[in-house]
Amino acid sequence: MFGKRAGVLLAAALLASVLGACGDDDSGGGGSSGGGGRLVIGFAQVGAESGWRTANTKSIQDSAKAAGVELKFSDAQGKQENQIKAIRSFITQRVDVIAFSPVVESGWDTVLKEAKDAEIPVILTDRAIDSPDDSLYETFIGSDFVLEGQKAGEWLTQEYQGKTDPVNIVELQGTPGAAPANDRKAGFAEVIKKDPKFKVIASQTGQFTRTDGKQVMETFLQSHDDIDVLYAHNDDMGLGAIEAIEAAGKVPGKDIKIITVDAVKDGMTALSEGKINFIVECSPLLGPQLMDLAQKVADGQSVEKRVLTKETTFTPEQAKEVLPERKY
Ligand code: GZL
Repeated sequence: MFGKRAGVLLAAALLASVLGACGDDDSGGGGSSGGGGRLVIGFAQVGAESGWRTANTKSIQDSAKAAGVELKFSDAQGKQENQIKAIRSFITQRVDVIAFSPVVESGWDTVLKEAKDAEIPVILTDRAIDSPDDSLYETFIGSDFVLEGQKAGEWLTQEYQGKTDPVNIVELQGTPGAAPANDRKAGFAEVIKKDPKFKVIASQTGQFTRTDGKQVMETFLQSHDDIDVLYAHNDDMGLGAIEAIEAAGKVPGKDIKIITVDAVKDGMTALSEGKINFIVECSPLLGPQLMDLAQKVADGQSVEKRVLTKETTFTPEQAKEVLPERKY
């Protein structure tokens, strides 16, 4: 029934479809669309410096699994050069979308221009970059860190309402150059400068880690015997500082009031025990929204340039109520 000509046409059609499929991997635009057309995301994570970061990684990995996304994940151990290397590797592998949490705000233009030239869309998660060229990324999903610092300052203003004695504050800053460190410091300073009784007598990085938070707090305690308040840019540094405060024979939450940011489980536990007085929440659960945004971006849909994460604040009483159902 089939003439010779039909057989040749059929073979040609089969060959074309096979070559066409291979050609997708090398096409200029878009990515490799992993096995069976699955979305392929290359994610360059900051590291594993805090409870927040661990929860953030889990949210992204669990959400990728649930969404059937092929996730190529790299941990930069806190080094920008490792994140840049990872992004270049994702470009070589021709992933569909690159997402990352910039460990610091600056130094990204060159590598993001390479991603743009390769026509691979980029999504910023968690932390922003300070590049003036916002065509280098499709969207930024994360918190408003200045607002978080302002919320911390507003609580302190309320706490010392009507008091006139000087209030000596020490500050544990996050990673130098990181958006949350810069902005939480700026937001807090903007609020407390309205009242001259507030004085930051020492401010130093604790690198967002418990270990460094404890060590720096020890030096603060050695050089100042009149500390009234600690403002730590994340729970982990606050928890390390609590160890130093207790070792110095002082009562955290009473002798030294403590404000932190994040609201991870260990921080909320210390809050419920009164060792921390106030926590500003910063949600690490960015995974589901990231997967949704990445699919839209890969499909060429336009997405909003800025996706703000919803978050609140907690007092000790509120921590006791919500702790049982906290996911992280
Ligand atoms: C905030 C995030 C910060 C957390 C820290 O979005 O980048 O980095 O506050 C984490 O706990 O290390």
